[in-house]
Amino acid sequence: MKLEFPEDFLWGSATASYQVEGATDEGGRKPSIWDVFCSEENRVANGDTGEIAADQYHRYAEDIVIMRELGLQAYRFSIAWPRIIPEGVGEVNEEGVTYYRNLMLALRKAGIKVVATLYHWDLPYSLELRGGWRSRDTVEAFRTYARVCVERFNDLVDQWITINEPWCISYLSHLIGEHAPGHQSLEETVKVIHHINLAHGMALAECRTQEIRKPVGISWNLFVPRNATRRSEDMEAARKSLIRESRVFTDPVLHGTYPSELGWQFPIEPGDMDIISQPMDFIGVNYYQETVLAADMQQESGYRVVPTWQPTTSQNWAINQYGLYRVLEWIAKEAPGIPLYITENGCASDDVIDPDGRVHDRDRIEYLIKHLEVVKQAIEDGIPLKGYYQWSFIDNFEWAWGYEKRFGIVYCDYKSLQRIIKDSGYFMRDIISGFCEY
Ligand code: IFM
Repeated sequence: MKLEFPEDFLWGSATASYQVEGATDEGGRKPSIWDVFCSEENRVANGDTGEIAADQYHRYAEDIVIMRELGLQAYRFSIAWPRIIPEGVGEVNEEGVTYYRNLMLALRKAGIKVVATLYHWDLPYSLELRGGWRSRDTVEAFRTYARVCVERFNDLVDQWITINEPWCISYLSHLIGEHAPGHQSLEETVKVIHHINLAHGMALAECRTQEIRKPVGISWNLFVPRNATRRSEDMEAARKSLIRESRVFTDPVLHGTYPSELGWQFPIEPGDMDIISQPMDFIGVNYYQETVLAADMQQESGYRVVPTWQPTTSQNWAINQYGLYRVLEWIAKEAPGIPLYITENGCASDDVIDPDGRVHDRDRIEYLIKHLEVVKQAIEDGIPLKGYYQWSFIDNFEWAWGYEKRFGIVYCDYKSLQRIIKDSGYFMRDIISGFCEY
């Protein structure tokens, strides 16, 4: 088999600031909600923290050499708000600005496109003390932070991504409680959903103020769930979940309204929906696993996730590449004509360094092949897919899972911080160069 893609298809890899940078108390950075969450008991596996992570703050030059070796055309990373405005509001930290300008300059010099995410979860802790994303003040603070980023970096950025995975910032962090700040309240979640949607719109408006406009989008982790059986209640469960967990983000941004059947009181103020629904240049889709649902009236949501027969990754995430196709097909219909990028896709596996000094991560390659076959099919079927970012460039701090789960195509030895390109890295190199036979 040969996996071939259009010449102008963009190939990249992605990371996020707290997951790779380390240097949490260097360069004028102040704590984020994740620094504090990690210090609390039983929040993160093994008490791991992002203090050192993959140390990219000090080693980005070395990483860019590897990116070049693999032929990566774009690097998607996030800017840490606590490095730019350490207290969330107020003074701009010039050292932080310099750090990201240097990173961007080095990427450009290497011929790698700069794809910057404004928010990938590291909220300055001082804002959390004032209500975090539950408070509208944080949205205003985000608007100012976005303005600073756009003013300081727009000349070096190729694409902006406003927010990464609103679902995680709201549901996972404020309802399920698995991510910082670890709350479990539906009332809070409803507020956070609206504030995050609004923050996206405000950041987008800031990007539009520049004379040279760089493309702007958002990265959504959308769920287009499968019903466990054909019983009408299970079909209804899947429909409900689509509304509650995907449409609640996509409807306001794409159509300017919230799904009415939720019956939730979002803290909407006059003008909000216009800000949220300004046209975007592209949509980012993050996809890892599919969810299969059955009706369950014991749950507040009315449904629950049920086991599947699919093979799973080392995180027990069900591998079904057709789930990715369903997501792409659904969002392409919802947003006709808007270019799509897969801004994250990849898997955790139990990688080890073999006696030959290499990492033979065959299971990751198989995962990637399956998903790239679907990407190819989607393009052939006319879905306007323009690029693919594999998650992740390098092993990193996997949030509540700490360092137990490795997602990289580059192995990071967390003791020596040595990098080793995994077999999946060479696989991606061959895909990108247009020569991948298997
Ligand atoms: O590591 C995360 C990333 O930060 C956001 N998307 C999912 C990845 C894997 O869990």
